[in-house]
Amino acid sequence: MRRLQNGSTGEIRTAGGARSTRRSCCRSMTGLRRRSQRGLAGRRPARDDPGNRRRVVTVSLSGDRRQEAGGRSSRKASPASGVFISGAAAVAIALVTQTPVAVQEHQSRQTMSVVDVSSLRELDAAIDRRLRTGDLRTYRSQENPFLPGRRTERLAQYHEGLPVYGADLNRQTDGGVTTSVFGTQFTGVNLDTRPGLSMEAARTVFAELAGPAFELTESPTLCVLPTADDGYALTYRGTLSDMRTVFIDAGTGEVLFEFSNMREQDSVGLGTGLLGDLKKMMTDPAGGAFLTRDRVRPAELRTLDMEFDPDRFFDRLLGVVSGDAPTSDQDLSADADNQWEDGAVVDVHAALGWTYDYLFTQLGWAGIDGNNGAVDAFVRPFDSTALVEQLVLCDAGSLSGESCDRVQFLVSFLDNAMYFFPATSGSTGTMVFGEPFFLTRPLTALDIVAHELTHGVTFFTAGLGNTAPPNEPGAIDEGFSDIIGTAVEFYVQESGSGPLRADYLVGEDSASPSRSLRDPQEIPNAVTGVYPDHYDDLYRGPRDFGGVHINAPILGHIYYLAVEGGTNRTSGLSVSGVGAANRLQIERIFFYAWATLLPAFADFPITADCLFQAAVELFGASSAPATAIAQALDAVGIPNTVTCHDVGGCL
Ligand SMILES: [Ca+2]
Ligand SMILES: [Ca+2]
Ligand SMILES: [Ca+2]
Ligand SMILES: [Zn+2]
Repeated sequence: MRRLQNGSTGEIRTAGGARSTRRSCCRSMTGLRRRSQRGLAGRRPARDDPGNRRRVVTVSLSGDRRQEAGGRSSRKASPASGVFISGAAAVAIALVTQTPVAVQEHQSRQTMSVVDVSSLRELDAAIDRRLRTGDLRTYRSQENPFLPGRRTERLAQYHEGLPVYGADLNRQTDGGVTTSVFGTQFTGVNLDTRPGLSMEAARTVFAELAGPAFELTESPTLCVLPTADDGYALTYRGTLSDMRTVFIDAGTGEVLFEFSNMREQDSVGLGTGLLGDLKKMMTDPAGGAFLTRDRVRPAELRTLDMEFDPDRFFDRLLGVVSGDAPTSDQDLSADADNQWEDGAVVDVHAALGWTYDYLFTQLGWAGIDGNNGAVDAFVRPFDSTALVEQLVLCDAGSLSGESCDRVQFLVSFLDNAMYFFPATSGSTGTMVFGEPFFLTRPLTALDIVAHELTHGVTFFTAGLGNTAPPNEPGAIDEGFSDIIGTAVEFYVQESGSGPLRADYLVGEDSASPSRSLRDPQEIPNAVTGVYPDHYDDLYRGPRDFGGVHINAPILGHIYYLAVEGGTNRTSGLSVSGVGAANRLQIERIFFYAWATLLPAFADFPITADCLFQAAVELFGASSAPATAIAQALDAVGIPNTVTCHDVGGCL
């Protein structure tokens, strides 16, 4: 494996063990110690965006997160419950509930990157044994889209028939012979699996958590959750129609952990004005009009126009995400003469097509799910001014109940773009491009649309899950979306600066750039000052759902350095890039890692190993792309903290 100075001698260290002690002279993060952050769980960061320094008007956060006597969260569907206008830059304060969960920093969590032949033989036998006993179960098996004969088998860990959250192994085989295993697992799970709370009682708890406007979307399931005292808790896991997945203690009903099933763009800033560019629209003539449904490409790409009707949007979104009411022609945008005037409709529909083309022609991936499943994107969900007026009424108490729950949910879509994981099999998830309120235009730039669609690609490949802060899998997910968003921009546009030119900024054609892959520190944010460009500066706090956007540029900077070359500001280490003409080599390395190697709870160290292994398998260990990746990984300082490299003792 890469970087043999650590972990190559056969010792097993736990996740919280030895770490890199090198510290840069210009650390932007102080006073945050790894251990002190344990047990903090982030909440949905609907308004917890790291770039809000740029904003002159902001939404205050005053959601009630206090725990009731029974320990149950009384949190509303959305944390935003008030609006105020401020002449100066104001900082939204994230409200966090302490929850006793430790998905990533648990002392009994083992991480592994095993490619050594003799270790693999032993590991393989152990995996097969555990597959027979049901300790491991295969939940997905995919052909390697790049190298014929190779397969990727994704395995989940079980304890007495119950899934263990945060554990995920990825075994790759070549002609039936195992070539690598990457993943995470938990040892010493010893738990009475009989719940104190009946299924019916659990349903009641989830219904209460959902509130009147929302509901439990499927039956709760029992599962094992790693806890901050390095033990395990028996929990019910439930998914609510407000897109939250919540874990409650199966004995007390207390909320132990939750995350949102949405991935946001989280971009804020001042708008740059309408670009007014014309784009070709691939549309479908029907009933005397033209609809925003692309039937030229193998996957149906559907832009769903809610025409600023919030009730319609609310009902259709929940219907589509739950699988109860799939989209129909009535949801599509229609235009009588096929000359499209609405910028958001045009932007999104064209960008879906370009992203499809990039994924298919450059990476060999068919659509969002790899199988040409339909791709759905909502635009024009509501009138933002009217929505904010309603929010003010709710905040003042003039409006209350279910309608305010709806309003608070819908506010999440202001000035944002997001992707929702599919809640049912057969769905490919849903994108939403919200309306601007503080911004001057919706977030529909090409790199943003590609970013959101790529969250779906990640769902159907690596399937990165969520951890309590630091949420490294979430940051790696966001970072990959930034990378593919940028790659699509370079695929469609000429490189350069200014509107409609390809660059390494994120979202710059919709608003002030929210992140930079070229130089992460060039973009300020209200939480860490500037975005980190080095793993030593990884943000470990609760904001931004454990730093999913804050830490994303660490990954994006690897891509930039491996393509263009250059020097990491923090480490001072230089990288010889493959050159812009060869950018596709690096993009394929990333995608190959996602499609075939990366496990669902990968942290940065596992991801680093997967990226290097991807480079080796695609191009060879001494190739220029492999060298560029290795140098870029070193430049951003990802330490070798993987606990099992070349030992069979992992299982
Ligand atoms: Ca028209
Ligand atoms: Ca650009
Ligand atoms: Ca860009
Ligand atoms: Zn995102």
